[in-house]
Amino acid sequence: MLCTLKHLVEILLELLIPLHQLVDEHRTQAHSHHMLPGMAHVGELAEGVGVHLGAEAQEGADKAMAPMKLYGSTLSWNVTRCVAVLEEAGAEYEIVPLDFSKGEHKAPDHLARNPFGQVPALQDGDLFLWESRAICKYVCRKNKPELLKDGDLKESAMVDVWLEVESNQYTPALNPILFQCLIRPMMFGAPPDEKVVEENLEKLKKVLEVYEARLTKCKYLAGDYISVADLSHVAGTVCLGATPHASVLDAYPHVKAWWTDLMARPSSQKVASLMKPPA
Ligand SMILES: N[C@@H](CCC(=O)N[C@@H](CS)C(=O)NCC(=O)O)C(=O)O
Repeated sequence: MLCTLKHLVEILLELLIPLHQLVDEHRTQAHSHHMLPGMAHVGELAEGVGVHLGAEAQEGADKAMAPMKLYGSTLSWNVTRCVAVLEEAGAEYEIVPLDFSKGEHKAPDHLARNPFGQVPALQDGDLFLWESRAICKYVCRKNKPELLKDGDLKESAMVDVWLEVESNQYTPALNPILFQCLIRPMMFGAPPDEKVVEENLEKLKKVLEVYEARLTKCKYLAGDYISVADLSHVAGTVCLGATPHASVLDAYPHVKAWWTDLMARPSSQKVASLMKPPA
């Protein structure tokens, strides 16, 4: 029996990919931030069956087991966009904050992760990704593909449409409001430029009219199923709630119901708790 197990572990370590798959299967039920209960470190597993791992094999095995690293401050809604998806997908990850005031995002080791010197960046073993929505899609494919509806041509197309809408319609109207109402006072001690806020509130309302019409037809943006498109709105909309303009959603009952439903999810609650600025 020992011999058979030893052989099995050797084969797994040679192939590493099947090992990834084993880990991934477990990860779908994982609790975030922690190694899975009962999931042995590969070294321990090997020791248990009398296998000594070479340094290279051990390094490979460690990489396969290591949680993903998300680089960036959780005060950034581009970073917490990824947190919403990592949480929803039950992924193993840790957050590595970077200090903008020390220029850590422009330091060579971060430029190696994201050549544009921005956050977020995601590290998964030897893979480095940037652009928050690309990171979100990777995490879904790895840990919870149903959030992309990848197996269905039409449903996945609708997920893509609404992720693009978030990126190209919703967030461009929202960002200047968040910048004026939250970032400017916090970082520069200056009051919001109300003209910029008003202009962008008007843009946001036009976008919300389209959302209202869509959400009268289905429960979530892409259809009657939650997807990465909905989750991609969480971080920015949590921030909208911290501005004096949170009530802009009230004029759109279906949008409001969608948002209330989204905010009830543990993944959104996690984002909200991470984004609370220190008192
Ligand atoms: N399109 C990028 C935007 C990333 C971005 O703008 N990140 C900001 C923080 S929220 C940043 O790193 N700014 C610093 C800089 O541009 O130097 C994404 O979605 O990840």
